[in-house]
Amino acid sequence: MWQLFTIPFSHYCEKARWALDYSRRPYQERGYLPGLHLTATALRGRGKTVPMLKAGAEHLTDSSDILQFVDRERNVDVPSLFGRDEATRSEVIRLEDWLDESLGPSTRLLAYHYLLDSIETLVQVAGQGYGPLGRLGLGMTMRSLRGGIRKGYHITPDRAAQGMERIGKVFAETDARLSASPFLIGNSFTAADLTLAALSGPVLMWPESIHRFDRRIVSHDPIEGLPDAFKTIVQSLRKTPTGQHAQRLYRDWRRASS
Ligand SMILES: N[C@@H](CCC(=O)N[C@@H](CS)C(=O)NCC(=O)O)C(=O)O
Repeated sequence: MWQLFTIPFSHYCEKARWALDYSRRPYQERGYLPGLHLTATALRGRGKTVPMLKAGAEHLTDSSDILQFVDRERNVDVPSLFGRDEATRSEVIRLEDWLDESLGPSTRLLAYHYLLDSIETLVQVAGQGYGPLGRLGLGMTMRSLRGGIRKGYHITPDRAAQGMERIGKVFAETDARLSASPFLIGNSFTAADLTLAALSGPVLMWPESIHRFDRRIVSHDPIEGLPDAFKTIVQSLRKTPTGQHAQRLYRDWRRASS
């Protein structure tokens, strides 16, 4: 069976997981604590980051490659995530790349900036993919790694402000697109929408996305425990057309993992 190696709360891993669930190809997720994921990736000579998909002899180590591979291998009755013609496909890939480069790093930077000082809250919003012991381990790991994470992702107040500005620019552009059509590209759900919703996760935290592991618990809104400054940001981003679109996508287009 295919295996998806993840840090369960990573938004790039959620992007790959969503595509796999959408394609209806069976797979097993192997979730790691941050740092320990290197035993599955770097120690096997497969780069440093997750998601990584092992599918037979194939090892795919980038979420965009995983989406394209999974799309080629999807069940016959599942519509493509890349549209029906070449022009749509190119546009989907262009938007997906742009979101990977601009939105993904900025949402991660902002969430870590506010949550690395509040590990208990971080574990509450990011710990869903682990069992009780895993959550305990996540708290300990994040406490010991937080200096390294700040350094590795260059997290400073200035860079957080720049990240916020970047998110604002991306949302302004996606808001404009969504005022003209129900999806980012025309009338169909594509990899561009999936990428937008998955990579906005750290700054939207819709209950529907956080509780994808247990869809019964959607009544509790994870932002209640956030530090006030971050909560205000999340609340205002949720109200934008892009924020609303992401929630709709999670409600209507996010098949649960089987
Ligand atoms: N371009 C990569 C980015 C993946 C990425 O940044 N993954 C992060 C988690 S969000 C990671 O594995 N970080 C751990 C590390 O760098 O050691 C993709 O799209 O898959």
